[in-house]
Amino acid sequence: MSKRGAFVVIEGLDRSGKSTQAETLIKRLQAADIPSKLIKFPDRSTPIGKLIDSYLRSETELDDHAIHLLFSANRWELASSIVKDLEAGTVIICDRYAFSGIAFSASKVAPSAQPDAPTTTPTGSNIAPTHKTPPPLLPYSWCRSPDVSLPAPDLTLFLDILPEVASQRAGFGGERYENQEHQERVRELFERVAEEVEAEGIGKWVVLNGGLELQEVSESIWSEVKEVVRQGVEGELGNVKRLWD
Ligand code: DGP
Ligand code: NA
Ligand code: NA
Repeated sequence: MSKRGAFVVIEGLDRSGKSTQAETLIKRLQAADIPSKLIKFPDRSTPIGKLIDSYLRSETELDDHAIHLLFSANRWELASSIVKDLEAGTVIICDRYAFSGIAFSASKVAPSAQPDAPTTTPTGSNIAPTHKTPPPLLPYSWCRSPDVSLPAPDLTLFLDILPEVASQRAGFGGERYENQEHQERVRELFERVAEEVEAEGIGKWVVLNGGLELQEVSESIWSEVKEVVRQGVEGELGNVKRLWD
């Protein structure tokens, strides 16, 4: 049984506090002399990442499919180095990953879509809308497929925050996707992703209350991370698994 570093992903809505918590966590690991590395997706420093950055800042328009594939390609750029680091015993803390990919892309709707418009049956009678959200632009399974076979995390920490709370936080609204309606759909999609992660046995998915005080959140993160780091050292995690295989 191989001993290796644990692969920990932190996910959440925009302004859920992920990046702050990821930085606190990496400092704590390093203070404990645990070899560890912080990575972040999108990685805006690569050529693909620069395109993504320009898209997120609304300086570039791109087809929804094309940008989704670029986000995925940006994860693939780092995939082999993630595996190499894990196998060398380094703990990887990853700020966003493929789960954001599904949640943010599959939650896109046509700009003209009317969220609560009543639908009319062929017989002419009005029926209540069956879905809270308008039809997606990109099918869920399509959004998932380019990330099939990426290294799978051992632990995903979902920092849960209500979209109305996120939208009150400083800086919200600066980039594409940062509007409350989109974030509400993203949060629903994350619930579906969590169910599938559970069903497919892709590591552990833990929902943490991101609305608590910073220190309380970091304590709850630490108690989960401590455990999975221990499992890595004891060889209980086995080889690095792959997403959705
Ligand atoms: P940040 O984590 O603040 O650097 O923001 C990155 C933004 O990009 C955030 O709104 C989530 C979004 N995002 C991350 N990955 C993907 C993806 O694969 N597809 C799409 N459409 N959006 C993504
Ligand atoms: Na953002
Ligand atoms: Na962030």
